[in-house]
Amino acid sequence: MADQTDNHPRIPISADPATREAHQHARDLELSTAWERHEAMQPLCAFGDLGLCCTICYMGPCRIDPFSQEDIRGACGAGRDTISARNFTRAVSAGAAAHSDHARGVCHTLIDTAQGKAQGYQVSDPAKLRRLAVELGLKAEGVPVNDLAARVGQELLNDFGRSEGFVHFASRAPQAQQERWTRAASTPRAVDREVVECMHRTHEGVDADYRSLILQAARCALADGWGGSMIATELQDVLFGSPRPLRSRVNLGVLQADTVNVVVHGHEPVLSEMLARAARETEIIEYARSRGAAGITLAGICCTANEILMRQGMPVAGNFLQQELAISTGAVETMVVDVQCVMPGIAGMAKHFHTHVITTSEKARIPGVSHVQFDERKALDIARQILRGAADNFRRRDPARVNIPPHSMDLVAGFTAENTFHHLGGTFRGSYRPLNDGIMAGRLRGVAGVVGCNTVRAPHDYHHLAVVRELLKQDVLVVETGCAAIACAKAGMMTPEAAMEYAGRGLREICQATGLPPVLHMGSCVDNSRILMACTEMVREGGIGDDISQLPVAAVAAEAMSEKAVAIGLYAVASGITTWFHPAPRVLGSRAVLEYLTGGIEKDFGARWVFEPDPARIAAGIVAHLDAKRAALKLAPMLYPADLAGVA
Ligand code: MSK
Repeated sequence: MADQTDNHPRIPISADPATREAHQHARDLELSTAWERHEAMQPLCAFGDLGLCCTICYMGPCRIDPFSQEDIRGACGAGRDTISARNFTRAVSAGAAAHSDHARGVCHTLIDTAQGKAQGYQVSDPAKLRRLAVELGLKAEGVPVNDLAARVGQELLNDFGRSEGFVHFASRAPQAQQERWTRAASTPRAVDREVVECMHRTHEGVDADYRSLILQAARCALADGWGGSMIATELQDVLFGSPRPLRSRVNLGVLQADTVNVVVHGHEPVLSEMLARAARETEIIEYARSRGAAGITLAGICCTANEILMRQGMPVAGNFLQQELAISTGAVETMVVDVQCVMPGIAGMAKHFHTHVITTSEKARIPGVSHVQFDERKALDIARQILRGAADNFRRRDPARVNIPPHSMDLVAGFTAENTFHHLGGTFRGSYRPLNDGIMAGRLRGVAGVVGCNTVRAPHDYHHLAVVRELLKQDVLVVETGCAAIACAKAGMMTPEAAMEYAGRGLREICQATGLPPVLHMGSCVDNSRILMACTEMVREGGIGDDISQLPVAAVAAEAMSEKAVAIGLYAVASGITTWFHPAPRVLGSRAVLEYLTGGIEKDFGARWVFEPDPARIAAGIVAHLDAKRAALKLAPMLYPADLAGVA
């Protein structure tokens, strides 16, 4: 079993009609996208896919025959278990590094804002800043907001390189989970240290023990989840405001035929927040009108989209696999990209249209693409400059080549660990008690986090939707982030009305009573930290377990693509959340590593991975898992039997 690509002859490339239509349009124009390039790559390298190709030293590359019964060794003597675990550890460290470097930038922006060096930024949630200061042990009372912001920013910046102790937010985890980490020597120390140690241990001739390597990978992943990602989420809330539920629209149809269309893509909200602000300025709108457009539409792709959706209500043009298709509409004047999940392929696609692609991060350039260096000291000026340039480019658009798929959908986004479950108790009863009570009474089976990317190795959006539809029927409340969230939003699952169509009876009753959608959008990939905090609050509220691993909760990334997804999967497991993941990380070539990740790891962290390609079996597995957790807690049977739980 080498190739994990799902071949479904009857399932089209995407569950999303806008994507199917835009992709067909691109094919009609003989333009190639990720799907065509993936096809041209067949057959994929089985050694690489199974994690059995070692490129770590220059005696190789060495490859282990997956079908051989012999104990084959590479030139240095490393066998399949060592090679596979080293590859896995390096993937986790790359993912953790990406999230955490993003967080480091946010720390610097907060400090610069506090020192008056960042143009256009301010502390937008001073109450959250003060709560954080108290949590970090800083004196908050009577300290001016900007002074406090500088101290909080610096204190959390220290989490990247501290020489003693542990990352601050690891102490937020339930005590029982922290004790597991201590026993497994996996409590995250400094974020940078864990990444460096992964790279050191996986260097030729260092750590050859697969379990030892994976425990270090777990420590690094936890430094991401409870360190880098959590720092990014918290400080972005402080800077740009904590999200509140709001309405917006999603899918390629948010692009307008008569406006200047600017698409932001990547992950960091520091520039896109300024673009969102500038796009509302009268002077900029008038400038666009002076160039013949009706106005400016600012929309997002991937997690930059989720960031400005959550706080600004900006529309979302699509998720990961729609980035090239957005350009192929012929209606995008400028695509502004920062870091992560930005395919170099967009440069090739843009050559066929009038679209300007602009890189903005000093860490990420694309050959042949213009670069406008983002500088927070001139952030608002740069944002205005980009928007004026897009307006100037509007005149180069060829209306005859514009082909925007007429599909967009309403959604409600903006849920957080602080606000989401408080809605379950209504305005006057803001606590996790109603959520826990709903689970204890059997109205809700549990909660599932459905997260992660798209991949050309599975029909686009299909797995996310198939899993979520079944979970909702089974009275499972779904919380989402990343491209999975965009997938479900496009399918109309993120409106309060969706409960009537998709939810089982128990979940529907709760949605009707509270006005919540059955699928809650909790933000970008770094905002998976919000899901960790929601689980922590469920434990703290009491009645459904003393540890995250006892809660009736699960996670799934059914269309995983990036190394960040592997890091997220591992920190979810190491935090006590059993996680379904497809395609599997590159460990299938080692029985020992596979058995540890899907079994033995549960002794260390209270949870495990499940590598399952079939969405129906993923959903069934999650339901069985939640029922097993409920039985262990001796909770009441589900209020509505399974045959009545389905959609009426
Ligand atoms: S953007 S990491 S494709 S979720 Fe966060 Fe989407 Fe995955 Fe990138």
